[in-house]
Amino acid sequence: DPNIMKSKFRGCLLGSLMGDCLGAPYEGNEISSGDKIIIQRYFDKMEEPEFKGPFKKYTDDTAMMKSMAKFLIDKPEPDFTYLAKLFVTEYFKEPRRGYGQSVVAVFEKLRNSKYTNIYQPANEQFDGSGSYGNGGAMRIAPVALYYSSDYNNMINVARDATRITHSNIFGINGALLQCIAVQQALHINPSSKINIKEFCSCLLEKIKLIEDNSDDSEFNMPEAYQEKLKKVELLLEKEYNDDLEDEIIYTLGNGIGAYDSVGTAIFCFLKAQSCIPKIETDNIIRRTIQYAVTLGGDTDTIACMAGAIAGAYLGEEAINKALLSHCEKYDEIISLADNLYQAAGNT
Ligand code: F2R
Ligand code: MG
Ligand code: MG
Ligand code: MG
Repeated sequence: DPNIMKSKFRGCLLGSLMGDCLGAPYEGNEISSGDKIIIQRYFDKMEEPEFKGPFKKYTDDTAMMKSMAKFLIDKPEPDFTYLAKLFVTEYFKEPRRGYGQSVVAVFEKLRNSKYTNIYQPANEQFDGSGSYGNGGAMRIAPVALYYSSDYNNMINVARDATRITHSNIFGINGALLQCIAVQQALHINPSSKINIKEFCSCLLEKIKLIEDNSDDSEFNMPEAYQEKLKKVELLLEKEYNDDLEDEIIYTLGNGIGAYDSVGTAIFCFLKAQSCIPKIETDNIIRRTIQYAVTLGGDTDTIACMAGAIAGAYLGEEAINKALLSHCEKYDEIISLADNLYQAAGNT
């Protein structure tokens, strides 16, 4: 059904925006049980129709996601130099969107070298080991949408788009895992319950193929993301207890490294398919985002990635309109999703 797909494109990009905007005020924070009550009230308040407040601003996550969508919309054949230019132009237009500390050096080198080798600046990061930050993963959703029925191209484009800023295998494979998760969610019927076991085993199978073909001589953890996904599955089966959240943060991570956040986002999405103690809402996308925020750490990015997966599954109808109305430029993101939908060969 084309209408469902169109709604899923919107849902995905809006879920991503909402996670970023609503998570950003808590980025870098450790969350106490008292804070969880405050976060519950913060979301409740924004859902009240009479509540008026300044926009929640989006950050680098959305700024770069917008460039990814524009790159796919504007060029029939992927032009990665064009993408690099979009990232750089966007950064210098609005440098204060909370970009990663080191990625800024890549933007400066790209500009100064006039894009002669678009992959060299990223390769030079961290003494040649490259960034393992989650900046590749946080912006990848448009690739999953555009190439939703062309898996091999999706992977290749996702990889080459990520390598402009992230050359470390953890940064790259983390972006691929997030991309695959969004693509899988896109193909699930929004009116049926998600089969969590199947979702995980499909992800595991695909990331295994990728890791089998990756060079991981630096870390010597050739099955890193496979192990991570197995931990996601184990944690999903655990009964709630007061220490569970600490265990989740300890085991899956809540940091700015892709390895410490992509598995966590997938976990949040799957966990939020049923009720979570102390997260009071019937809306699955809100529950996903709010839960990601309560884990603390890289809240904008984990909520953004989890929100993108949830929105790709459930579509625009499942987005809480009151919450969305507090997110900066949400109407622009709706147009972007529609343009991406058209560019992907739909009408
Ligand atoms: N930058 C932030 N958050 C902190 C500041 C904002 C805060 N709200 C504030 O008010 O101050 N968030 C954004 O950055 C993350 C995405 O980062 P990205 O694009 O991956 O950037 P970068 O710089 O490449 O990597 C991030 C950091 O990871 C560490 N790191 C990465 N690779 C490393 C390596 N090989 N060796 C050692 N460290 C490595 C470094 O600390 C990098 O600076 C998102 O959270 C986004 O929201
Ligand atoms: Mg950010
Ligand atoms: Mg990318
Ligand atoms: Mg972040």
